[in-house]
Amino acid sequence: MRVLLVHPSALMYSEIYLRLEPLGLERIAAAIRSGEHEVRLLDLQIFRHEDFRRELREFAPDAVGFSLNYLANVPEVIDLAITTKDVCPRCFVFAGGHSASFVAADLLRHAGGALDCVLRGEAEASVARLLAAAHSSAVAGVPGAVTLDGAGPAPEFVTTLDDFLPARDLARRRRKYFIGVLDPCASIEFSRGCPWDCVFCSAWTFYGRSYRQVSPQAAAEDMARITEPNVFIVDDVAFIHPEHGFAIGHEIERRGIRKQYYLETRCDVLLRNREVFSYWKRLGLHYMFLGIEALDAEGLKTHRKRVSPSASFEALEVARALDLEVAINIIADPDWDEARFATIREWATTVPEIVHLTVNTPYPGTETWFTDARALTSLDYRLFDVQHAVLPTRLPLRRFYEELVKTQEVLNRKHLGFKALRSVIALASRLALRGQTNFLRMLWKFHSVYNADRQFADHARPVHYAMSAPPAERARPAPAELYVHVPAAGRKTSPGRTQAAAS
Ligand code: B12
Ligand code: SF4
Repeated sequence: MRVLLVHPSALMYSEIYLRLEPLGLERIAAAIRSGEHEVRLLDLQIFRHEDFRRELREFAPDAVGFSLNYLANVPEVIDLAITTKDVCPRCFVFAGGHSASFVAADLLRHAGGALDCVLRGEAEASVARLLAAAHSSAVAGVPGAVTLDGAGPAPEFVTTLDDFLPARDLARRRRKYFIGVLDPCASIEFSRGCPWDCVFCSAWTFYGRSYRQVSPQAAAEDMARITEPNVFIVDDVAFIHPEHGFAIGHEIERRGIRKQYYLETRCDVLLRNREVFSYWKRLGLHYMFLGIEALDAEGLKTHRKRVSPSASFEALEVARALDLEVAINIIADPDWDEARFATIREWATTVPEIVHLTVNTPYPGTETWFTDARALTSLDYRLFDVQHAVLPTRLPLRRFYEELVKTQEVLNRKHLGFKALRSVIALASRLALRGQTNFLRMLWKFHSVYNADRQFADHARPVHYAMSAPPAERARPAPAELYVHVPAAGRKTSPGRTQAAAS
């Protein structure tokens, strides 16, 4: 079978700072390639829709699979599925990924037959079975499969994360992947899942609050295959278990691998396991993202972050002492007024960290989807990108965007303004001389992307596909009702490690 795997376009807002390889699709490609299939991968973060149409005509795939981690990409993927059936009517069209798993029935409804199946959950264990069953009634028996006829058995975990190391060779024009100054940059996964349960997040609901690890040997082998000098470690919370971080580091050292790293973790994990972060600093860790989310105890409690403000500030001190470049995220609530934005601006300009603002957005698959008592103001998937307000704003909507953009501008100027630019210009020039211009382009893009008029106008676009509203009755569901993967109680989810609950 000829199989084409497709990643949708980048959302403009993230493209400013980064563009990352489609690791999920590369792992699926590895699982498919272990059979008889010929696989190609097309990343529309880099290529255009006309390249996709050309690929359909020239490669003439028997199956096309779309990655849908992000809700905001839903309309694009539905339209691409329809195009696929127009150009290749006999093609088997399927989709999967985080968001697809939470809104599978809606996707099939929107596509009106153009999408044959949504495969929920992680796909390494089931994708080859799905392709073997394509076009037959056996599709209904594949774990995780949902069709217009209903849902099949529950999704299954892959036996071990050590299998199916990403087929990185399939990602074309890899030099386009970068994050900030880490240009070019590859991605790697050391662990999967998160044992915490923040109310706004779907990382834990997708994996049923399980946490599994790649073995240190497989992680080092995967790292050894990476040709880029920089690596984004995509784990939701890096180095929850310090011994795992040390073991991977030792394997990497043993193989003489030297890279620069970016990772994301929690403040309490950094505080508890500072030695492993210090060790990774020696290995090349340069940048770290800390999900602080709120500066006050009440806000942290609302998000069920299970961290105190003092721990967050202490973690920043630790990161500074380690001389790491730190980016942090704060969640802006649509209920914020001018004073609240001003407080954040004031605080953010006094700290050395890069501060990002995202807008509080209830996503299908999160607890707030069921509990936030405020009615959604839009069911347009494209607005669910954490840069738009889909809950009622206290300020008039336009005013809210003005405050948001003004705050983002202040935060941005701190790092990308002319004064700050002087210190990065030498680096940007060095990269440009090597033909790497992603970082340089990023420096100039801000105003074309963050723009209050544009963000406000996005709400007036015609909506061709509207998602189903959350249930009218607002109640906290039992955690297992939120799960895509429901791990058996006490089941071993990685060698020698049972799934951990962190509360
Ligand atoms: C790395 C990452 C990013 C990268 C993007 C990398 C990329 N090009 O895909 C960056 C930093 C750009 C990013 C940005 C954002 N992200 Co993000 N991101 C992640 C993260 C941490 C890891 C993704 C990853 O690579 N995982 C490892 C690979 C192996 O797994 P995977 O991609 O999930 O693939 C598996 C399955 O999903 C499935 N699958 C995937 N694709 C397909 C396709 C088919 C056909 C099939 C059958 C199956 C399938 O099988 C794969 C193998 O098991 C996830 C959280 C997580 N733990 O997964 C959040 C996550 C996906 N992001 C999220 C969000 C909200 C965002 C943002 C909107 C905001 C933000 N937090 O910054 C932006 C906007 C994204 C955009 N499109 O511009 C949410 C998604 C919520 C939602 N339902 O839409 C997640 C789940 C995090 C969360 N806290 O809830 N993100
Ligand atoms: S700790 Fe991070 S990944 Fe885990 S549930 Fe909270 S926000 Fe999501």
